[in-house]
This record gives sequence, structure tokens and C-alpha cells, in this order.
Amino acid sequence: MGKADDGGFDPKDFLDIDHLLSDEERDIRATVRSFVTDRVVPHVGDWFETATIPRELPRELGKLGVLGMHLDGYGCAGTSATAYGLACMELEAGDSGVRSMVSVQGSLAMYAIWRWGSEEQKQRWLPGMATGETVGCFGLTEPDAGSDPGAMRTRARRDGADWIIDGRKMWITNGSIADVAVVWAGTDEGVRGFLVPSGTPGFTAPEIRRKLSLRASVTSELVLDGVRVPADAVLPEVSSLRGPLSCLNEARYGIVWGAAGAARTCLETAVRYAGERTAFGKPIAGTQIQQQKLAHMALEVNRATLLALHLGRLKDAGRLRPEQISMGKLGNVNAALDVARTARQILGANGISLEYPVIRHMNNLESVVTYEGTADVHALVIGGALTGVQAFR
Ligand code: TGC
Ligand code: FAD
Repeated sequence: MGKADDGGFDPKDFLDIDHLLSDEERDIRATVRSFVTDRVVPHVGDWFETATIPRELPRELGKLGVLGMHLDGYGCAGTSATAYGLACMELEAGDSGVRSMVSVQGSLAMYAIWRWGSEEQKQRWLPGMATGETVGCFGLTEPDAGSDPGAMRTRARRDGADWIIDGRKMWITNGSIADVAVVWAGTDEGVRGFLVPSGTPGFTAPEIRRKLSLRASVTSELVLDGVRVPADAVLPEVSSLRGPLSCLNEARYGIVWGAAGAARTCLETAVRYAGERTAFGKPIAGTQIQQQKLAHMALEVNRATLLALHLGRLKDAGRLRPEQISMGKLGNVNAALDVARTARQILGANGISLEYPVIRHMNNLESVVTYEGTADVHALVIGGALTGVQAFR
């Protein structure tokens, strides 16, 4: 959101949230916004329609500096969590699929290696992943184990010094374009993470087609059929679900910000459209019912942005808890869906056209509300924290 030059009131930054950001944070946001405006916005409707995403995009995002940007060392930028959140917000203001590419690369695949990998694994993989030369994916979900990853059937067993992995992963972002897959598997020692280069015999990643959401994003199945990897392919520092769940904390945090970005684009589109569209002899912006909708949408966008910023400040202070991330993910994605659906109606028939960004965001948000923990899962995390009673099982 832009700030009025004279320091006066700017309805695009209704609550003057810009004032709460540092110069550096505003600069990073401006850089990412400019990339999205030039490189994503003019093309993303076509990418969505044709269900493609340019193969060179990871390298361009690497050049922009957003891949693993909140991690330290190994070619990563080492920014604050808040700056990373602002980048996610701008990327998802363009399209959830582009933010997903960045989340999966930086918060899931790179973070898994950065947090749980050996020094050799970090040196080998992270610099190329930060530049986008090497694409990663993160395989946790299975056909019969999504919300309950503890029910995974993928297994890894030792064979001499090697490991043999058998199983299937489902709905894996970047799967078919990845050079390395972080695959979580059950072992006799607990859940462990394996770094599987995509050329490994027995590993295939067929793309999932016919999606009507997140079309500007590659989603795949991972098939592991007797995949043999050496001992140094296992992430040495974790052998429990804590490994993958710690990565989810990072990606969910980015979604808290991203959802606010998608909602902002829908609001801005609806405000513009309502001002231009005439019905019954006057702009629909001049009707009470549309103003009420716009006011509600603006409230949700501002509230979501403030919540994201608050969680960002907590994360930078080292105080952000998973339950708080759940509240942010649940609240902001639900708010964004509400804003997108309302915007879609304000645009009338144009609301179903890819000539406008709204239906694309609305459909994408149907994935965002499901992945990284469904709304139900996050409600149960919050409910468990409130009551002290765990209701999953
Ligand atoms: P539970 O028994 O509670 O815990 C098992 C172990 O994990 C630890 N733990 C956590 N650690 C770090 N962060 C968290 N948020 C954690 N939650 C739990 C826990 O301390 C324990 O550790 P240890 O060492 O004692 O073994 O686990 P549970 O089986 O009851 O499950 C809890 C539940 C349901 C909350 C969890 O399974 C869950 O979050 N389910 C949702 C799964 C999910 O979100 N999958 C997402 C897949 S990735 C994806 O969607 C990418 S989308 C692309 C994009 O991001 O753009
Ligand atoms: P299920 O777990 O089968 O849930 C079905 C329904 O039951 C949901 O409404 C759920 O809320 C509800 N439910 C489940 N448990 C309970 C309960 N205890 N109480 C009440 N209700 C409950 N996964 C990855 O590992 N890596 C990726 O990169 C990745 N990318 C994705 C990209 C896209 C586009 C999509 C759509 C998904 C992606 N996922 C990925 C998978 C995603 O994380 C899962 O879809 C999600 O965790 C939900 O699992 P599920 O689809 O199996 O639904």
C-alpha cells in the first residue's frame, strides 16, 4: 500500500501501517512489488489459464533474493522475518502460486536442510537453492495421510550403509520441476527426512493435472519405488514429526502475510471497478450496499496485515509460538477468502473472468485454506491451546 506524499490520509494504507515499518523493510517491499508488477502481473492470467509457470522463474526469484531470504549463511540474505513476510505479501498479491514456489523452496525445502541437515548437506545444497539454480520440493503429504502425517506409509529401511525408500507422496508443490526432494519417511528410528536427487533410479514425479486452483504452480505426485540413497542423504539432526512440523511453522508464517496480499489485490480491484462501473445511472461505488461491502473488505485487509506484522515482530523477537501461527493462518486465509468472494460479486460477470485478478485469487485461496494445515486443523490447534484438551483423535 502506498503512503500519501504529504503524510496525509491514504485510504490504500487506511491504518497507516507503513509508519510501523523501517526504511529497510519498505525498500525490500518496494523491490519485490516492482518485480511482481513487471514480471508476474502482466502474465499470470495466461499462466493460470494454461496451467504453466515459466521454468526460468526460480532463477529470477533467486536473483531477486527471496529464496531462503530469512535464513543466514550459505548464500541466503539473512533478512528479518518481517522483511520475509512483506516479500510473501507482495508475491501473493501477484499470485498464490508464485508465493508457493518461494515458500516451498525457502521455508520448506531449504529450511529443512538449514535446520536439520549436516554441514556437508548445507554446503552442497543451499547456495544453489538460494540462487534458484537448484529447485527443491517437500514431500510430507500422502494419498491417505494429509492432516495426519503421523499416518504416513512411506518407509525407509537400512540396507548396509544405504537406505531404501518405498512409498508415495501426493500434492507436492514443485515436485516435477525439483532437482532435489526432501522426503519424509517412517523408519525404525522414527520419522526421518531424506534428500533425494530427482535423477535417482526409482524416483518419479508425475504432474497432477485438472486442478482448478493454484494453476500457476506445479503440483505433483512423488513415486518412490525402491529408491536407494547413501547414508549421507538422511537429515541427521531429527528423527520425529518435529522435523517436518518445524518446517511447516516457517511456511505457515509466510502464508499469514501472503493471504493479506491476495486480499489486498481483490480489495483494490473492487474499489477501482466500483468507481468505474455505472448501473442505474450512477457508479455502483455510490450505493450504500457496495460501500458496506468495501468497508468490510478494507477492515479485513487491514486487520490481516496488522496481525501478520504483529506475528512478524514476535518472530523477530524469537517469541512466536506455533499456536499463534495457527491463529494467523486460520484468520488471515479465511479473511482473504471472504474478501475475494465479495470482490468477485462486486465485479458482476467480470468477476468470473481472468481479465481481472479476482477469481484467480479466489480459486487459489481454496488451496491455501487447505494446504499447510486445513482451517479445521488450525482451529483444533487453537482449541487445544485454549482448553488444554487435544481434539484431533
Ligand atoms: P504431535 O503428537 O502433537 O507431535 C509430534 C511431534 O511433533 C512436535 N510438534 C511440533 N514441532 C514443531 N512445530 C510444531 N508446530 C509442532 N507440532 C507438534 C511435537 O512436539 C512432537 O515432537 P516429539 O519430538 O515429541 O516427537 O503430532 P500429531 O500427530 O498429533 O499432529 C499434530 C498436527 C495435527 C497439528 C500436525 O500433524 C499437523 O500440523 N497436521 C497438518 C499437516 C500439514 O499441515 N501438512 C502440510 C504439508 S506441506 C504443504 O502443505 C505445503 S503447501 C505449499 C506452500 O506452502 O505453499
Ligand atoms: P484430509 O486430511 O483428508 O482432510 C479432509 C477433511 O477432513 C478436511 O476438511 C480436514 O480439515 C478434515 N479433518 C481432518 N482431520 C480432522 C479432525 N481430526 N477433525 C475434524 N476434521 C478433520 N503437501 C506437501 O507435503 N507438500 C507440498 O508441497 C504440498 N503442496 C500442496 C499444494 C496444493 C495445491 C494442495 C492443494 C495441497 C498441497 N499439499 C502439500 C497437501 C496439503 O498439505 C494437504 O492437502 C493438507 O494437509 C490436507 O490433507 P488432505 O488433503 O489429505 O485432507
